[in-house]
Amino acid sequence: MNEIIEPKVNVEIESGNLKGEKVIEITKRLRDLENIFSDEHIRKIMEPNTIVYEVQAHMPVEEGTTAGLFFGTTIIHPGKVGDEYFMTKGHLHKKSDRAEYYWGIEGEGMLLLMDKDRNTWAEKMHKGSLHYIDADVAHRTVNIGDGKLIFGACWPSDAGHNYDEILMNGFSARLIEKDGKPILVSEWEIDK
Ligand code: M6P
Ligand code: ZN
Repeated sequence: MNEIIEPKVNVEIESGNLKGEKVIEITKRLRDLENIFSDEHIRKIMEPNTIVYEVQAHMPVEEGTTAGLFFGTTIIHPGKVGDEYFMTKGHLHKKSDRAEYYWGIEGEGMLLLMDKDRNTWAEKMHKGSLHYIDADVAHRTVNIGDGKLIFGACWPSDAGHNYDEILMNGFSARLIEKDGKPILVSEWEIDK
Protein backbone atom coordinates (compact mmCIF):
# COMPACT_ATOMS: atom_id res chain seq x y z
CA MET A 1 0.00 0.00 0.00
CA ASN A 2 1.33 3.46 -0.85
CA GLU A 3 1.52 5.52 2.30
CA ILE A 4 2.89 8.91 3.25
CA ILE A 5 3.80 9.06 6.91
CA GLU A 6 5.15 11.54 9.46
CA PRO A 7 8.76 11.08 10.61
CA LYS A 8 8.99 9.02 13.80
CA VAL A 9 11.58 11.34 15.29
CA ASN A 10 12.48 14.99 14.83
CA VAL A 11 15.66 16.92 15.46
CA GLU A 12 15.33 20.62 16.23
CA ILE A 13 18.10 21.99 14.04
CA GLU A 14 18.86 25.04 16.22
CA SER A 15 19.28 23.11 19.49
CA GLY A 16 19.88 19.53 18.38
CA ASN A 17 17.01 18.46 20.63
CA LEU A 18 15.60 15.06 19.68
CA LYS A 19 11.96 14.15 20.12
CA GLY A 20 10.21 10.99 19.17
CA GLU A 21 10.54 7.24 19.17
CA LYS A 22 13.55 5.39 20.47
CA VAL A 23 15.29 8.40 21.94
CA ILE A 24 17.24 7.71 25.14
CA GLU A 25 18.52 10.35 27.57
CA ILE A 26 21.55 10.16 29.83
CA THR A 27 22.64 12.74 32.41
CA LYS A 28 26.16 12.83 33.85
CA ARG A 29 26.64 14.69 37.10
CA LEU A 30 29.82 15.44 39.01
CA ARG A 31 29.14 12.43 41.25
CA ASP A 32 29.21 10.12 38.19
CA LEU A 33 32.59 11.37 37.00
CA GLU A 34 35.04 9.89 39.46
CA ASN A 35 38.69 10.01 38.32
CA ILE A 36 37.92 11.90 35.12
CA PHE A 37 39.18 15.35 36.13
CA SER A 38 42.72 15.97 37.22
CA ASP A 39 41.78 17.33 40.66
CA GLU A 40 39.71 14.65 42.43
CA HIS A 41 39.90 16.61 45.68
CA ILE A 42 38.11 19.64 44.21
CA ARG A 43 35.54 17.47 42.37
CA LYS A 44 34.65 15.79 45.67
CA ILE A 45 34.01 19.07 47.49
CA MET A 46 31.82 20.47 44.69
CA GLU A 47 28.01 19.95 44.66
CA PRO A 48 27.74 16.29 43.50
CA ASN A 49 24.39 16.86 41.73
CA THR A 50 25.83 19.47 39.36
CA ILE A 51 25.02 18.40 35.80
CA VAL A 52 28.16 18.26 33.67
CA TYR A 53 26.65 16.89 30.46
CA GLU A 54 23.51 15.38 28.93
CA VAL A 55 23.24 13.03 25.99
CA GLN A 56 20.19 12.27 23.87
CA ALA A 57 20.50 9.49 21.33
CA HIS A 58 18.19 8.08 18.72
CA MET A 59 18.85 4.33 18.81
CA PRO A 60 16.64 2.73 16.16
CA VAL A 61 18.34 -0.67 16.51
CA GLU A 62 19.77 -2.57 19.46
CA GLU A 63 23.30 -1.57 20.50
CA GLY A 64 25.76 -3.97 18.86
CA THR A 65 23.71 -4.47 15.69
CA THR A 66 25.88 -4.54 12.58
CA ALA A 67 25.18 -1.99 9.82
CA GLY A 68 22.96 0.31 11.88
CA LEU A 69 23.61 3.91 12.93
CA PHE A 70 23.01 5.98 16.06
CA PHE A 71 22.43 9.72 16.11
CA GLY A 72 22.97 11.82 19.21
CA THR A 73 23.07 15.30 20.71
CA THR A 74 25.29 16.17 23.64
CA ILE A 75 25.04 19.27 25.82
CA ILE A 76 28.04 20.08 28.01
CA HIS A 77 27.25 22.73 30.61
CA PRO A 78 29.74 25.51 31.28
CA GLY A 79 31.95 25.03 34.31
CA LYS A 80 35.28 23.87 35.62
CA VAL A 81 36.74 21.52 38.19
CA GLY A 82 39.57 23.69 39.45
CA ASP A 83 41.04 25.08 36.24
CA GLU A 84 39.92 22.13 34.08
CA TYR A 85 36.87 22.68 31.88
CA PHE A 86 33.75 20.49 32.08
CA MET A 87 34.07 17.65 29.57
CA THR A 88 32.83 14.19 28.64
CA LYS A 89 34.37 10.98 29.99
CA GLY A 90 35.90 10.25 26.60
CA HIS A 91 36.17 6.85 25.00
CA LEU A 92 37.52 4.57 22.32
CA HIS A 93 35.17 2.33 20.40
CA LYS A 94 34.92 -1.30 21.47
CA LYS A 95 35.21 -2.17 17.80
CA SER A 96 38.44 -0.36 17.00
CA ASP A 97 37.68 -0.04 13.27
CA ARG A 98 34.58 2.11 13.74
CA ALA A 99 34.72 5.87 13.02
CA GLU A 100 32.32 8.67 14.03
CA TYR A 101 31.17 12.15 12.98
CA TYR A 102 30.75 15.10 15.37
CA TRP A 103 29.49 18.57 14.42
CA GLY A 104 29.13 21.78 16.37
CA ILE A 105 25.61 23.15 17.01
CA GLU A 106 26.11 25.84 19.66
CA GLY A 107 28.82 27.25 21.90
CA GLU A 108 32.58 27.03 22.00
CA GLY A 109 34.43 23.81 22.56
CA MET A 110 37.34 21.56 21.78
CA LEU A 111 37.42 18.01 20.56
CA LEU A 112 40.31 16.23 22.22
CA LEU A 113 41.69 13.40 20.12
CA MET A 114 44.36 10.85 21.00
CA ASP A 115 45.90 8.26 18.67
CA LYS A 116 47.33 4.82 19.44
CA ASP A 117 50.76 6.33 20.23
CA ARG A 118 49.13 8.60 22.84
CA ASN A 119 49.63 11.75 20.76
CA THR A 120 46.85 14.15 21.80
CA TRP A 121 45.62 17.17 19.87
CA ALA A 122 42.54 19.40 19.97
CA GLU A 123 40.17 20.60 17.24
CA LYS A 124 38.14 23.74 17.82
CA MET A 125 34.36 23.16 17.91
CA HIS A 126 31.79 25.83 17.14
CA LYS A 127 28.47 26.11 15.32
CA GLY A 128 28.96 24.42 11.95
CA SER A 129 32.34 22.76 12.63
CA LEU A 130 32.51 19.21 11.32
CA HIS A 131 34.78 16.55 12.81
CA TYR A 132 35.56 13.17 11.35
CA ILE A 133 36.89 10.96 14.12
CA ASP A 134 39.06 8.22 12.69
CA ALA A 135 38.65 4.68 13.90
CA ASP A 136 40.91 3.87 16.85
CA VAL A 137 41.28 7.49 17.95
CA ALA A 138 40.11 8.26 21.50
CA HIS A 139 37.72 11.23 21.70
CA ARG A 140 36.52 13.59 24.42
CA THR A 141 34.70 16.94 24.13
CA VAL A 142 35.38 19.97 26.28
CA ASN A 143 33.27 23.09 26.86
CA ILE A 144 35.62 26.10 26.89
CA GLY A 145 32.85 28.74 26.71
CA ASP A 146 30.58 30.59 29.13
CA GLY A 147 27.41 29.00 27.74
CA LYS A 148 26.38 25.47 26.76
CA LEU A 149 28.40 23.51 24.22
CA ILE A 150 26.01 21.53 22.03
CA PHE A 151 27.20 19.09 19.38
CA GLY A 152 25.76 16.34 17.25
CA ALA A 153 27.19 12.87 16.68
CA CYS A 154 26.60 9.93 14.37
CA TRP A 155 28.24 6.56 14.91
CA PRO A 156 27.83 2.90 13.93
CA SER A 157 25.47 0.92 16.13
CA ASP A 158 28.11 -1.77 16.67
CA ALA A 159 30.94 0.64 17.62
CA GLY A 160 30.33 0.33 21.37
CA HIS A 161 32.14 2.31 24.07
CA ASN A 162 35.44 1.37 25.65
CA TYR A 163 35.91 3.59 28.72
CA ASP A 164 38.50 1.42 30.49
CA GLU A 165 41.55 2.67 28.63
CA ILE A 166 40.75 6.33 29.39
CA LEU A 167 39.80 5.60 33.00
CA MET A 168 43.10 3.80 33.51
CA ASN A 169 45.55 5.96 31.57
CA GLY A 170 43.62 9.12 30.66
CA PHE A 171 44.44 11.30 27.67
CA SER A 172 48.06 12.45 27.49
CA ALA A 173 46.92 16.09 27.64
CA ARG A 174 44.20 18.14 29.34
CA LEU A 175 42.45 21.40 28.50
CA ILE A 176 42.79 23.89 31.30
CA GLU A 177 42.16 27.59 31.66
CA LYS A 178 45.20 29.77 32.17
CA ASP A 179 44.98 33.57 32.32
CA GLY A 180 41.40 33.32 31.05
CA LYS A 181 42.35 31.24 28.00
CA PRO A 182 42.20 27.53 27.19
CA ILE A 183 45.55 25.78 26.84
CA LEU A 184 46.39 22.17 26.11
CA VAL A 185 48.79 20.88 28.74
CA SER A 186 50.61 17.56 28.76
CA GLU A 187 49.71 15.34 31.69
CA TRP A 188 53.27 15.45 33.10
CA GLU A 189 53.16 19.28 33.21
CA ILE A 190 50.17 19.39 35.55
CA ASP A 191 51.18 19.71 39.21
CA LYS A 192 48.91 17.85 41.52
C1 M6P B 1 28.55 11.63 21.78
C2 M6P B 1 28.75 10.22 21.26
C3 M6P B 1 28.23 9.23 22.29
C4 M6P B 1 28.86 9.50 23.65
C5 M6P B 1 28.62 10.94 24.08
C6 M6P B 1 29.27 11.31 25.42
O1 M6P B 1 27.21 11.92 21.81
O2 M6P B 1 30.10 9.96 21.02
O3 M6P B 1 28.55 7.92 21.85
O4 M6P B 1 28.35 8.59 24.61
O5 M6P B 1 29.15 11.79 23.08
O6 M6P B 1 30.63 10.94 25.48
P1 M6P B 1 31.16 9.84 26.53
O7 M6P B 1 30.43 8.56 26.23
O8 M6P B 1 32.63 9.77 26.26
O9 M6P B 1 30.84 10.33 27.88
ZN1 ZN C 1 32.58 7.58 19.94
